[in-house]
Amino acid sequence: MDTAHADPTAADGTTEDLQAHFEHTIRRDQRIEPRDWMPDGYRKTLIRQIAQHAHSEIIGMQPEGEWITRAPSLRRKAILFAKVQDEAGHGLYLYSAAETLGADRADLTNRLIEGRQKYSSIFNYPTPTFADVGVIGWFVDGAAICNQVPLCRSSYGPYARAMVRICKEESFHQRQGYELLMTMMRGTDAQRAMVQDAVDRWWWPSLMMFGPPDDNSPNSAASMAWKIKRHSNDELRQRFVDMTVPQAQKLGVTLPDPELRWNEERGRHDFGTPDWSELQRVISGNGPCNTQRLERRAAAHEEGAWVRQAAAAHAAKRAAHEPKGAVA
Ligand code: BYC
Repeated sequence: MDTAHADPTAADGTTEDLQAHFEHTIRRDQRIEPRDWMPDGYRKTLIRQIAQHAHSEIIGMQPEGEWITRAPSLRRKAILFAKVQDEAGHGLYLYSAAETLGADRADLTNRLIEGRQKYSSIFNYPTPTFADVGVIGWFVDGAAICNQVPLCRSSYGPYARAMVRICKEESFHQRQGYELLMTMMRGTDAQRAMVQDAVDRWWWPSLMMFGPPDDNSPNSAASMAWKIKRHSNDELRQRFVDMTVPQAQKLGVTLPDPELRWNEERGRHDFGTPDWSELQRVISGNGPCNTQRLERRAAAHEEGAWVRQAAAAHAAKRAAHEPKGAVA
C-alpha cells in the first residue's frame, strides 16, 4: 500500500494524525472547512490574505466612487453605482469568510484603519478623469479576474466559494470598463487622448497588483504548498499581459512599455520590468493617495458608529425576548 497517500481518517486526535489528515485532504484537492483541524500557519496565512482582499474591495470603492456624482449621463451613473455596490458586497463576503477562521470583523477594520493590515497597492492612485473609471474596469478588474479565477479552487472552502460569485461580478465589471473605453475611442480626439493618458498611468501599477516577483515573494512557497494560491505572482502577471495586449490593439491604444513584444518561441509576450521600488513605496504607505484613502475609511467608520450601535441594541433586545433555546 502507498502509505504516503493512505487516508489517515482513522485519526485518534493526536497532532500528528490531525496534521496527516490535513495534508491528505490538501493532496487529494479536497476542501478544508471551518470545523476541520488546520495548522496555525495555514489559518494565519488565510486570515492575512482574505483580510487584505476584503480591505482592498472596501478601499477600492473610493477611486471610482469619486465619479458617481460626476458621471456624464444617468446610464453611466447607474452602472457605476451598481459596480461600487458590488465591491461593498465582495468586501462583506470576504470578511464573513475571514470570520469562519475565528477573525473578528471589527478587529480587522481597526487593523486596516491603523495601518496594521495591507490593502492592494492599486487603490492608492488618483482618478482625475472619467476614462480612469473605464481603465480601472478593464485593467484592475481584468487583473482581479486573472488572480481570482484560480482562487475559486483554493483549498479553503469558504474562500473558494466566495470567489465564485465575486469572479462572475468582476467579469461584468471588466466588460463595462472596456465598453466605456470603446465608446470614448469612438468619440472626439480629446476623449481618445484621455483614454490613452489613463492607460499610460494605470498599466504599470496594474502589473504590480500581482505582487513582487517570484524570487522576492516570501509568502508564495507556503501558500502554494497549501494550495491557497494556485499560481505564482509572475505566472499570473504573464497571463494578464497575454490577455490584455490583443484587447489594447482592438481598442486602438498603445501600452506604455517599449519592451513589450510577442515572443514566438515562448508563445507568450515579453515585457519590461515594473519599478519594484515604487510597489514597495506604495505598500509601505507612501503612494500618491494612501493618506487620503485611510482618512476617508476612518471617517466613514466613525460616521457609521450609530448604525452599529443601533444594530447591536436591536439584536440584544431580540435575544432578550426570545424563548430560551429558540432557533432563529
Ligand atoms: N498591494 O509574498 P507576497 C479588486 C504584499 S480587489 C499590497 O507575494 P502573497 C477590486 C503581501 O501582502 C483585489 N500589498 O504575498 C476592488 C505581502 O505582505 P504581508 C485584491 C501587496 O500574499 C475594487 C508582501 O507584499 N486582490 O479586485 O503570497 C475595484 C509580499 O508579497 C501587493 C486580492 O487581494 C499589492 N499589490 O501574494 C476593482 C487577491 N502584492 O502580508 C477591483 C488575493 C503583495 O506578508 N490576494 N503585497 O505583510 C493574493 O492573491 C495575494 O495576497 C497577492 C500577494 C498576490 C496579492
